Amino acid sequence: LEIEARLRSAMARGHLLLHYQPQLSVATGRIVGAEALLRWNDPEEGLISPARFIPVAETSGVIGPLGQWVMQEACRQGQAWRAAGLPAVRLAVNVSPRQFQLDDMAVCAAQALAASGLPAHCLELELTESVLAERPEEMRQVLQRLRELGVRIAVDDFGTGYSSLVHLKRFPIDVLKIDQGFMRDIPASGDDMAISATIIAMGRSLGLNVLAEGVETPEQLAFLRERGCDSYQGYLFSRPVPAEQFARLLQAQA
Ligand code: G
Ligand code: G
Ligand code: MN
Ligand code: NA
Repeated sequence: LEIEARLRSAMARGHLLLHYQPQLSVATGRIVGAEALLRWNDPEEGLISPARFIPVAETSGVIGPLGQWVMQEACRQGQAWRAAGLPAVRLAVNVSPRQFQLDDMAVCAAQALAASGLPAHCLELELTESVLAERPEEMRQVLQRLRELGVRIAVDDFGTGYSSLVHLKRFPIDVLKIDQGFMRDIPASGDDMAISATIIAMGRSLGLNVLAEGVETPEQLAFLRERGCDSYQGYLFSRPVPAEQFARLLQAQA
């Protein structure tokens, strides 16, 4: 079977699932969010990485229904945790450029929120810089409607894309996610420390939240604390984990 058809059938049979990576406050160490990361559990191949099938989904157009499913499932799970009395967390969902072209993200988000009952301020959409660069006027309008709904917007992989600082001024953005490539060689690399510190300082002066990705060591976390970074995610605290395991992490800090 061709991969596109397999992907559609995997969706229909419930072979797709989300893992969740905790996002923590640097200041308090508490879990403040969960990034939803898509997984394909194939009966024969086992877990297949999104790096392998998202590109196929994008070229084939399957990304439309797939992206809608991800948003609905993340909202459903977020609301289920709330209903179970667990501490409230924000759900961060990745949105690909192609998905943004195919569907109106404000409509998708409104539908997923209405269907699940999750409050809008608990949903965050992660976009890459390249999404913002394409058709900026249309993008600004969609982001404005998301903002009016109360949904938060994060720029993913910040600092690596085809980026322009003018985007930060033109678009209603709430969060900058410092790309994990900048964390990797901290504290060995003075350049990476300077770049990260600059992103944190810029985000703060623009009134944005800054989250560091790919935090793997206590030294990296100490650096972020010293620089006043708001939040972080990475293997230091946890890999992306299944929903049940994420619930146990939340429970442990209730
Ligand atoms: O979780 P992992 O490191 O395997 O993710 C690999 C890549 O797949 C990352 O770039 C991540 O942003 C992307 N990805 C994971 N889940 C989704 C999703 O639901 N939608 C889109 N568009 N990308 C995703
Ligand atoms: O493109 P995006 O930032 O959405 O991709 C997130 C990816 O980064 C996920 O595939 C996730 O598994 C991976 N990831 C999360 N934390 C770490 C980390 O601490 N180190 C490394 N190397 N990868 C990480
Ligand atoms: Mn992401
Ligand atoms: Na990222």
